[in-house]
This record gives sequence, C-alpha cells and structure tokens, in this order.
Amino acid sequence: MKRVWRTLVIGTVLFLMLSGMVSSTAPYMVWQASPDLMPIVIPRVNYPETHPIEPGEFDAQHYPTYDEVVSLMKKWARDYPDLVDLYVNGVSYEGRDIWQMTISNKKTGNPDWKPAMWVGGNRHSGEVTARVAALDFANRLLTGYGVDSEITHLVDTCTFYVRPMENPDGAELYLCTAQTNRSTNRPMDNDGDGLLDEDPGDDLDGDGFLRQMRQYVGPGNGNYVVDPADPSGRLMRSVGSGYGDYRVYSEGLDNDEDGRFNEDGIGGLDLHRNYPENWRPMTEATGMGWTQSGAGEYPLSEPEIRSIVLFLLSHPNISICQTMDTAVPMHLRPPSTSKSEESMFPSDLRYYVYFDDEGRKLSGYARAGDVYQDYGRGNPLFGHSPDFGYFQFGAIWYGDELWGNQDYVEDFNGDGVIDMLDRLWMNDNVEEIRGMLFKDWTPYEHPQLGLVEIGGWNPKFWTQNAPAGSYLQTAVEKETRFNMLLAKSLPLLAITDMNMVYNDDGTTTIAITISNKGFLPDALEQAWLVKIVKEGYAELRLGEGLSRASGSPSLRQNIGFFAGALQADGHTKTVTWTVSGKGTASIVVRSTRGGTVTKTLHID
Ligand SMILES: [Ca+2]
Ligand SMILES: [Ca+2]
Ligand SMILES: [Ca+2]
Ligand SMILES: [Ca+2]
Ligand SMILES: [Zn+2]
Repeated sequence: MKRVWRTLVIGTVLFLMLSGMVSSTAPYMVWQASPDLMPIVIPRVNYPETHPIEPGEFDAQHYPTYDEVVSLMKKWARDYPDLVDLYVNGVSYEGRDIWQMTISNKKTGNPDWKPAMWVGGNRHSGEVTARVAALDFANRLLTGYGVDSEITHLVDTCTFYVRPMENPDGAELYLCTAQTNRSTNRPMDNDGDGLLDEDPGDDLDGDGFLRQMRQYVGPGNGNYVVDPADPSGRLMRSVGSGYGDYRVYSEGLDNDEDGRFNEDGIGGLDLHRNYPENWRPMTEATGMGWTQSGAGEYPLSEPEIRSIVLFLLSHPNISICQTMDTAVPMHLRPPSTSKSEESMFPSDLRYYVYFDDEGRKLSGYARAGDVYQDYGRGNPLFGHSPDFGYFQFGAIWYGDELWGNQDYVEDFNGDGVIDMLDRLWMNDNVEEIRGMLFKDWTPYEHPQLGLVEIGGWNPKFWTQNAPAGSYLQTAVEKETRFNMLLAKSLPLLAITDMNMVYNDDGTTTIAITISNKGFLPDALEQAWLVKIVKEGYAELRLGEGLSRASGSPSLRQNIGFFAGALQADGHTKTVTWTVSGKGTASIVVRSTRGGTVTKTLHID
C-alpha cells in the first residue's frame, strides 16, 4: 500500500528510549515534521476491542479493522453471489481502497434501476461504532433474505449500497494506534507554526490510550483540584487559573518544545465540511464572511468525500441516505445552515418529521431533528452532508449520531443525581466493563515536566464509542431498527391493475393502473426542483403483428409524480393505449427513484 507521509524516517531507537515506550512489533508509522525535531514514532496497539468473537464471522460486539471489514465483505460476496456486488469506489489519501457493496437480488433486475438507499459511516476517524452499524445493517439484509418475508421482498425490489468505511485511513489510525484525529490523515498545520503534525499526543505509559496527565503544583499555582465530591480522589474539577493546586494536560510530550502539549496532531481537516453544498473556505479576505474550520482547500478536495458525492450523483435512483457518526445519540438531518421551515418544502419536511418521531420510538434516542436548529442551536455547519443530501441531492438524508454513554448511566450510587460518580461506579462494579472505563492515576516521570500522574477516562471505548461487547451491540441494534424503517420506506412503483378491452373495430384498448406501493413519494419536491430526477414514463413495446391504432395515446407516456403515504392523493395513475393486430407486447414503467416494472401481455 502506498503511504504518503511527507518524510518517512525509518527506525529510530533514540525516541523509543527517550519516551520509555516499548513496542514488540514494527511501529505503525515514523515521521518527522522538521529536520530540527526528533522523529515521532507511532507504535501499533493491538486492542482486544478489535478482536471478533469468531474469526471470519460478523458480530456487532467488536470493532473490525480495515482488513477484517474487507475480508468480511468479500466473504459476503462469495456467500451471497446473487445478492452482493463488491467493488472499490475510490482510493483514500493514504492509498487505501474504499470498498462499497451493492445488496439487491440481481435476478429481479438491474440494481441501479431499483429504488435505493445508501448507508455509510465512520467519516470521522474515531466514530467507529458507525462502521459496525453499517455492517450490521448489511448483515441484517443478507441473513434475513429468504427467512424474513419483508426483508426478502425488500432485497428483491430495492437496492442498498453500503460503505462501512468512508474514511479508512483515519479509522485505521484510531483502531491500530493510540492516536485519534478528526478525519483525514492528510497533514495539516493546526497551530500555524509552519510545521505539519509536529506535536501529536504520545502514549507515554503505553496503555494504548492518550488520556490525561495531572501534576501537583501547590495551592494557587494550578487550575484544577481533585473533585471534593469524589472520595476516591479520581475525578478532577476545573476551577480556573490561580484557584487550583493541579495542572492537567493531555498525555504526551511537547515534541516541538513550543511550550504547548499535543497542539498539532496527525491531520486536522474535517471530511464532514468538504461537501459542495454551501461550502465555505477556512479563511476569507474580508473578515466579515462566514468561514468553516476543517473545510479543506475547496469543495470535494478530499478523495473520500469526492467518491461518495460522485457515486450518489451518478446513482439518482437513491432516495434515502444514512451516513453515521458518534456520539450524542440523535437522529440528525438537514438543514445544516438554515431553518427547516424557511428552506424546505413543507411536504418534504413532513416526511422528515415523521422519521424523526418514529426514529425516537425505535431507537430510544432522546433527540431527533435538524443540524442547524436542534443539534447546532443556531450555529451553521458549512459544506455539511445533510445540506448536500437535501438541497442538491433531493433525498431523505440522515447523519445519525450513535452512542452516548449517558443513556447507560443510572443513579447507581443512590445519591439522587446521575453524574460522573455513577460512571465511576460502573467502572468499579459492572463486571463486563470493570476497570475499563477509567484508569487510576499512576505516577510517571515525564522528561519535560518531571513527576506527573497519568490516568483518566477511556477516550475511545467509552467517551466516543461504546465499550466492546453488549454495550456496542445494544447501541448498534438501536440504530439498525431505525435504518430498517428507512429501508422499508422507499418508494416503489407497481402495476396494480391491467384491463384489455377488445373493441368493435378490431382494435384492443389496454389500460394499466400504476401505484406507488412505497411510503415515500417517488421523489421529494426538492428532487423535482433541482432536477436530480426525471419524470417517469410508461411505455408499450409492441412485438410482431402489433401496431399503434390511430387515435391512441403515444406508446411512451409521461407518468409524472407519485405521492407518498403522507400525501392525500396522487398515489395511482391510469395509462391507456389502443393497438391493432395480434401478438405479444411488453409494458415498461420507469421512474428515477420509484423503480422499474415490466409486464408482458398477449393480444389474441
Ligand atoms: Ca504545526
Ligand atoms: Ca495537524
Ligand atoms: Ca496512555
Ligand atoms: Ca508543542
Ligand atoms: Zn462525526
């Protein structure tokens, strides 16, 4: 695999000795931001959380690394050859293939001509619960086929495109080293000193996590105290500069000796600000315009997002997208820069509000709503996928936030409030996760600070994601319940009635009724506005011996718009033709998002 670090420096023993880290296998990466600086070695970490219950089998209780996800998808493609197409749809910044699969019964028609849903996740490196949820959704469809009649019908009539790893580089860094970043590993100068990624965190105590360092500095010299509410002395409380006796840092060295710790880690862009709709630059000339941190050099500058957007725009049959993150949890949807009521068609908004309400019931999430008002409390997010998904792509678009540890915390210690003490109680008492949530403060001789203690919360498998095991499975299943509702809500055109009348003049009049059997309209109003969809048609194709009778409507007729379940009428349409002669004909009904229906008839 191609690795694109600017300066690769192979092997340095010096740094390992300096930091006290010992790595039994080859380091994940080694680089230096400047010839003046010590090379930085990122050791590999083998997390038990990345190990499957049964190697080669899917389970929703662990976090599969890149290789395992790819091999799992290859296994599905082998096991379900009629249902799965697996392919590479892009290449990441570091040169990893971006895999996607299409799930649909290929024997019932071209998958790209069926009503479709796209499911992805994990564009943010550390939000790895999302990849498990994308895989769980795929697994549900594949194992349910031929077993559950509703799922069988779905896979026969509709198409599901699944991309579990939208950002394979950042997530691999997260699952295979102690590092964590926002999204792409493309180097970025976070602190404006001209050096790229010169001061990431360092796993000084070698426990596989970047936690916190606390240092006792004497009364009045710090900004933290040991929280007096915690008799175990583990929780730290921020009290403001000059009021505390501890200083707290993130775990690491001041690699570039600029007086700050871990101020410029690997990468720094945000793939989720790189979408083309309402994109803003990171800086602008006037000082009066809106800017967006992490946006990237220009819209779709990042290959990971470019490949998603190009795939979607060339698959306008997709009505619904779900691209998952962590953590809130929340069903999260457009708009991201304006109020729903002022920028969405009321008829489209009704569907979104319906999914918000049903979603909360199915997942148990407390929150569902739009990015701008609900999630952002009036702060816009530019270049954000939900705005692209609705305004440009005209789809139902959710970017759900999975997992939130508050949903799993009760007043365990019985003091009448639910707070960090209850989380400590879980760490100390719940068997499955005992000792895994919080690491006790442990003395460490820091080469720059002197004696410190390293400890604190597990940043990966508690704060940002579920602990592996039953917590992860529960979090994923909540989300899958909602995603199955979305899957069952696709539009679906069908020929629900056909009549043939043999006229006195020897001609035959054919009348068909076309109905939308799906929940959604065959396209949202926004999709019509931006013309991501074309008007559907019904076409009569005449075989040998048949011809169109004079006065008959044309063989190919536009069928316009089909309403969905929340609209009062417009769900069915009748189309007629009159033909002369005898023979076989076929009818083809096609809609961009409502699917393709064919029917053969004989006139004799
Ligand atoms: Ca820098
Ligand atoms: Ca950086
Ligand atoms: Ca550590
Ligand atoms: Ca520094
Ligand atoms: Zn995210």
